[in-house]
Amino acid sequence: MILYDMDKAPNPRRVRMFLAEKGITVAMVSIDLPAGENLAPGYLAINPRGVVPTLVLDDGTVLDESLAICRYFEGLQPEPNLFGRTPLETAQIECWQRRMEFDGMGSIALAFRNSQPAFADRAVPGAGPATPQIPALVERGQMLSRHWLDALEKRLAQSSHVAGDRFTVADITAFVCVDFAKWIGVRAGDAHPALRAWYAAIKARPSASA
Ligand SMILES: N[C@@H](CCC(=O)N[C@@H](CS)C(=O)NCC(=O)O)C(=O)O
Repeated sequence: MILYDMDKAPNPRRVRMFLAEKGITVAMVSIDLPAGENLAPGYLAINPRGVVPTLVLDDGTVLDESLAICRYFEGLQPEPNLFGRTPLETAQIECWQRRMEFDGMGSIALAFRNSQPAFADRAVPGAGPATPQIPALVERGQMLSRHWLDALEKRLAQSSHVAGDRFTVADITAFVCVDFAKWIGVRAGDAHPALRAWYAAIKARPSASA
C-alpha cells in the first residue's frame, strides 16, 4: 500500500501521527502541494479530488479521508486503541474528534484558505470548481478559531485529555489543529494554562514529530 502525503499539511500529519502511535510503517509518497502536484493529471488519476492524504491499497482500493484511513488501520491493528473500546467511549471520542475537526480545523482552514495569496481562486482545497477568496471570512475564521481554542481550554481544565482520561484520536486532531492555528496567528496564551500543559505533554510523545 502507498500513503500519499505532504509533510507540512495538517491532515496528512494526523495520519502520520496516528500511524506512529500504532507503530505502523507504510510506504509514503510526498505530493508537492505548493507546486500544484495534487492537481496534475498523474495525481488526479489516483485521487480525482486532488487532496492528501490518500491511501491506496495493494488491490487498488482508494481511501481519501484522514479519519477513514485512521479507522482502517485501527481495524487492522486494534492496539493501542485510539477510537474507543465500549459503545459509549467510542461515541464520546467521536464527539470530541468531530468538534476538533469541524470547530477547530474548519475554522482555521476558513481563515487560512481565504487569506493566502497562493490560494486565490482556490479557497477550498482540491480539484473542485474555482472558489474566489472572501476576505470577510478571514476575520470570521479567526474569531471562530479563538472561540474553539477557548472551548478547548475549558475542556482540558476538566479532563486530562480531549475525549477523557487517556490519549485518543481526538488528541491527535486537536494537537495538529493547535499547530495549524499558528498559521493564522491564533495561539494559546496566558488564558490557556490547561491547554498549554496538555500541548507540552502531547508534544513530548514521539508521534508528535512524525
Ligand atoms: N477532509 C479531508 C481534507 C483533506 C485536505 O483538505 N487536505 C489538504 C491538505 S491538509 C489538501 O490536500 N489540500 C490540497 C490543496 O490545497 O488544493 C481529510 O481529512 O483528509
